[in-house]
Amino acid sequence: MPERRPTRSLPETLRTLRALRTPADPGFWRSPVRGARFTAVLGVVLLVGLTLLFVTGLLSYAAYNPDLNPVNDKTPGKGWLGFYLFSWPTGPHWLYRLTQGLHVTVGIVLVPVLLAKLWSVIPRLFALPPARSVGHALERLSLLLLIGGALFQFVTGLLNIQLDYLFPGSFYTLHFYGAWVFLAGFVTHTVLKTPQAVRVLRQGIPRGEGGTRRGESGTPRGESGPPRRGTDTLAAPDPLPATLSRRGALAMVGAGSLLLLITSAGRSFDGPLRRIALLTPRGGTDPGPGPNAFQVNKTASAVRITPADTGENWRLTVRGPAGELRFSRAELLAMEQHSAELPIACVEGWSTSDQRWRGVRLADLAALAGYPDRPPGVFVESLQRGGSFRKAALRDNQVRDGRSLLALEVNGAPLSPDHGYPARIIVPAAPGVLNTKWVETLTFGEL
Ligand SMILES: Nc1nc2c(c(=O)[nH]1)N[C@H]1C(S)=C(S)[C@@H](COP(=O)(O)O)O[C@H]1N2
Ligand SMILES: [Mo]
Repeated sequence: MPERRPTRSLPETLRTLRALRTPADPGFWRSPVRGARFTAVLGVVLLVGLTLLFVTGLLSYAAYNPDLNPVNDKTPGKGWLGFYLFSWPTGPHWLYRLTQGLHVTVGIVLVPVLLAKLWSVIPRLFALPPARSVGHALERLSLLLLIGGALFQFVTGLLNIQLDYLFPGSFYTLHFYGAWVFLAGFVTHTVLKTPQAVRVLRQGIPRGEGGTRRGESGTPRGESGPPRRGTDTLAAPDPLPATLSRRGALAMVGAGSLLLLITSAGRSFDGPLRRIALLTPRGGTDPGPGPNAFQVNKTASAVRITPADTGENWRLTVRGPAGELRFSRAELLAMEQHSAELPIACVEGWSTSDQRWRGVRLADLAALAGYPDRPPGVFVESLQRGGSFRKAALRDNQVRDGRSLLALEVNGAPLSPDHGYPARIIVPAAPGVLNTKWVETLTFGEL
């Protein structure tokens, strides 16, 4: 006869279940690296890094001139959250290349730090009861905004630079509001936690972190000296033997960040650095050889622009108080030509070095349209029929800058079809998305 299993009583089963640890249980986490000090170091790095991300992010939004026209942003100005918007300057000409390169690169590099920080506090996030007091409830709520906001910002940002078709038109909206939700949690959390982080980093003793936990009942309290697990509720209550020091663990996080830096920062530079920027999806479009051999965003064929659209029959339409004027490419080339050394800098963080553009000044075209003195802004439309980024509004300060061109040539050759032949906009310091390719119509003054 087969042996019968002993049956368990219900209380016994419940006891067994309770002994099983879940990730919400501090005892589940057994790394000796865990503790207030590890968390505080990562917290300070994030305090600096996320502040930089937030500031460069808001600058990036301002750079679109979103308050000009719904084609730049669907909720122009974003209501009172757009209180800080200003006319984005045209100098220094590498301004957006710098702010957006920093925004994207710092965002990528902070991923390991963010993950390590979450790992270091994870059972705390599930602590019960959810709130012990009003203050504690506010702290928990701010954590929800902070962690939810940060994860949302990182995920939407990373998805947008890898797969820009995922949020057609809605990315700025999502990422902008997400930033303010994140900020609400970030400021509250920083105000609440900075004194503690400073204390922990100075003395190594997390005071005010009282309460004893499992396995520490024998620890004498009230002693000074080196940090003890007894008062550090972030430390593992039941740690395994060390295989890595805390410094070693921090160095590993740093090495992860460094690896990401090496494989992504190159998106803002030419030459060998761009070749090792393995995480840059834009490296995929081969711009070919010659004067037009710099990064291409969307190719002409990708947006279904045919040689017939851009051939002999193409005309530029210029509208303004002087009426509607039409120019062939030959007529534009016969006008006074100007040069400007300017980069292309995309919201996705990649940029090119300065290219030598040549064409007609937007201010000169404004004069022909009926604004001989102080040109106003201009509404630009591409001959591209479908998809985003085929229209843009430029502000008066951008039209007035002598380096703002309707470019016909680059680096001494006609624009290639992929860089916007027969004519494209190029404006100093502006995000790439405002540098409309395959331009068909310029309407001055009516935004
Ligand atoms: N008509 C049109 N113009 C456009 C775009 C587009 O999709 N369609 N993309 C813009 C974006 S997002 C960028 S970053 C630049 C890239 O220019 P490039 O491909 O010449 O480097 O073109 C801008 N001009
Ligand atoms: Mo772009």
